[in-house]
Amino acid sequence: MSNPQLETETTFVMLKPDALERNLVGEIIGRLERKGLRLKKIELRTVSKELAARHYAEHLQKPFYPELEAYVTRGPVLATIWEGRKAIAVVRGLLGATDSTKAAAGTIRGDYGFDATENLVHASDSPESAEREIRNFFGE
Ligand code: FUP
Repeated sequence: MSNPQLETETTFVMLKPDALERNLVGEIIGRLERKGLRLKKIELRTVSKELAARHYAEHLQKPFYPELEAYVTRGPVLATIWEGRKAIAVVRGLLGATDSTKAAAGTIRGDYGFDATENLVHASDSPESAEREIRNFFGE
């Protein structure tokens, strides 16, 4: 049988400016809590252009980067750390597909998102990304 303790992961989740503008903070955080994930840290932050470039380093050269940069820097975000069983895959499942127009109903993006760029939430896709993103945002 699997050992839940061995499967406990830490993940970084960022509620992006549209989530705050649309008053969806409680809804999004509530879904993660109700799933059984535990909130470890939460901070209201403004993302500078430097932090955006570090966070989205893999996309810097992509044609959509200027739009992505303008989006994540336009207003406050909530930087959060969560812990739980298989937290990385579980949170990605709750979010749904990156492109909100393709995200299944019942997921956060499927229920509230309209757009490929403005997709409400970011969540780490691997333990290595989680570590790097937590370092970027919290210096830990
Ligand atoms: P995700 O891992 O779900 O955050 O998605 P990606 O790393 O592939 O993309 C990061 C962000 O870039 C997305 F949240 C939205 C944005 N993006 C676009 O704006 N256009 C694209 O074609 C792909 C991604």
